[in-house]
Amino acid sequence: PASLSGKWEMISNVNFDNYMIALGISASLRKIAAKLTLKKKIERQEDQFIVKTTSTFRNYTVTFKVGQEFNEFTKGLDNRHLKSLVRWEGNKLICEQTGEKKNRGWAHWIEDDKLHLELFCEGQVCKQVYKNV
Ligand code: RET
Repeated sequence: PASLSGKWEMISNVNFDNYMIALGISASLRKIAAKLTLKKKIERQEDQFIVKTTSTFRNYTVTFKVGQEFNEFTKGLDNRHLKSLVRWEGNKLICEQTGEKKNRGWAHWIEDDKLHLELFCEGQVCKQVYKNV
């Protein structure tokens, strides 16, 4: 589908460890997180998105409206408070996460029926690809 909505399962994950290091995540948590096959469930109602990242170990849910800044608490990740803002840039859904860490954010888009996700933090880029399930 040419839509972000639906259920997705990770098929590749490049540079996740360096992204987590940039976030200041402990070695013990990184070791666990590196082994996870992440799943995403994305629900969309017009401008509102609910993005659920799930795994056998820990889940993370974020809810936002495109174009509306919101307070994000990265519970279970690096446990920071951020001001986040999501916008469309062409077919890419882009989030800027303002807080202690510089150049932090992510981009989601569909390419060849796959969900692509780039996670940015302080010069590190983690690239994940998900297949539709
Ligand atoms: C897990 C496990 C514990 C350690 C880390 C995690 C990373 C989660 C991430 C979630 C990104 C969510 C996004 C949602 C967009 O709407 C899996 C919770 C570091 C990176 C980009």
